[in-house]
Amino acid sequence: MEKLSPLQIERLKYQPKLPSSLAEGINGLEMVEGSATQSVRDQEQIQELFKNTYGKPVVTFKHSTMSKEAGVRNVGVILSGGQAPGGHNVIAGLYDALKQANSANKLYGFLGGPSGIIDGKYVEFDDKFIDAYRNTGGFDIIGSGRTKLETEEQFEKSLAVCKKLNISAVVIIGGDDSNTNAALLAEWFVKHNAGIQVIGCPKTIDGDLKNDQIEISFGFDTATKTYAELIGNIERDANSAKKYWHFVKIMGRSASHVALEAALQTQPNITLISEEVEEKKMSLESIINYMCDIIVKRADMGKNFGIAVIPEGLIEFIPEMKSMIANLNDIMASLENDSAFVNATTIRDKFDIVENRLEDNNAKVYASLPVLIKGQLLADRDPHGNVQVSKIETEKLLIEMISTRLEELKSQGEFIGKFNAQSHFFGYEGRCAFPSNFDADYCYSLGFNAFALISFGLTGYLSSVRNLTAPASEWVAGGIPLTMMMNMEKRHGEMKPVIQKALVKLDGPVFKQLEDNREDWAMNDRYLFPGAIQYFGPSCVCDVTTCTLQLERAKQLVNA
Ligand code: FBP
Repeated sequence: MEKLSPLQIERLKYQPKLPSSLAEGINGLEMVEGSATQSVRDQEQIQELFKNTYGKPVVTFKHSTMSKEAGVRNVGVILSGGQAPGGHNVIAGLYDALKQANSANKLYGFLGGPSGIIDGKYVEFDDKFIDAYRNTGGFDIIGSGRTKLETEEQFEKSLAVCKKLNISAVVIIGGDDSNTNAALLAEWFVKHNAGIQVIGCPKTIDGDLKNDQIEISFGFDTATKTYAELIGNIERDANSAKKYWHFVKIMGRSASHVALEAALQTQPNITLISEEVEEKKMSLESIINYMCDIIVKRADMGKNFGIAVIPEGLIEFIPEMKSMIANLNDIMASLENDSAFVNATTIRDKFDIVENRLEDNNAKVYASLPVLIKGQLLADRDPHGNVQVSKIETEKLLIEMISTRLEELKSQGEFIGKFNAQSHFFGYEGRCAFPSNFDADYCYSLGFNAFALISFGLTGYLSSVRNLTAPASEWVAGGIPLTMMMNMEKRHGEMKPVIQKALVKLDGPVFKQLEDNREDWAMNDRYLFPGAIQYFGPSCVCDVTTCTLQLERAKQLVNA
């Protein structure tokens, strides 16, 4: 038998909490419909592209005294995109609801992400299978992938696989791009009278799949707590040795929610927020000057150490970089089959080809970067056409540029200290942690609720569980039409319908919290040490949600 750690054994026994409407039983639900909805932008284009699924109402569930007979259904589930703690519990919740509705129901898991449904690679779940994964981190139950579901051929193959397995509903657990796939698939199935529903679940550690209806994506809670633990440990180390500046880049792709949350939990000396950099049109030089100013002032106080938190997507928000990367993305799409580029013998030859094609101002910016970063910017785009920011070592770029600037200041007698830097990148460390109690409950509820949406015949909906700062019994379960969150954006050089990403709002309460405190945190060491996620013990330690969720919900409640 497989050996399990003591925590694994104990977590397998944890019974996640459900909203009371769902806890009363899957066959005793009533659906309440709101009014018709619109997409967040580009309404005409989105309506044209989603003729069959556009404009549906937001729905919520409440307990009904009338219990209904449930027919037999087979459902397929896909884990899509990057790992996020709690994915296994979404599947467990879906499985439990499906079996509770009718024990003859079957749940199939498609292997390796969306490609599983196209290639017909799947497993059928049973109790033993599911029980081994309850409340565990990771997506290893069926694996994940980033295949973009968008072509007629992929849709036709998916339909054939579903027909073969008699599947009448598919649940896609993913982020904004994966749920865009879900919306496209839902529309295609309706258009072709396939009789297959598609339901999405809001997953991503990045926390950027949220809006007025979705309070937070799952995984954000656990991942940010994991990074905060690590940053807190580094703060203590820095404060003990007093000899290093630690530059910590934190995952989160474009949005800075993860870096911002980790900063509120740990109070480091410097926190960069990409959205602010863009809004204030801060050049790379001005960012370096801002950081050097703090380093120099701390050195004047005899503090040659500190912690700087850097969001993963920073580079894309620095205006001159953003323009260059957008230009570069289009060029990279056109160079995919260019034999001179593909067969270039040295990386420098590739740099030359790219520089010759970039517009003049962008070519200058590209040419000014260190070789390491130039090469990383040429790495393959992800299947959605995005630069893979996790592969660009912005933290090292900043260290290099800051060192150079401090040398200059030293030679002018304006820097009297020492600068020894350590770089870190926290990302993968947090994506497969055991889900916190919050994520364990939230994910289980999202999965259970996904089956409720299926049982009411809905398609093109995102599973939604709201009122998340209240006890789980008071959470509100329901569904949001995926088209409601969509707009048109440029991908791979073409305008495409996509779910709008939520970036950090600079006028929001979360950023404000940082803004109000960062000068103090820069000079006076107000480090906080959150420690490891606790699963057992006092509720004030085990069940607290993130600062982000608490601050945003408090504001929503005041405005309600
Ligand atoms: P999702 O948007 O798919 O949830 O991915 C989140 C993420 O962890 C980002 O924070 C990060 O930039 C990216 O995945 C890394 O991707 P990969 O796992 O392919 O290296």
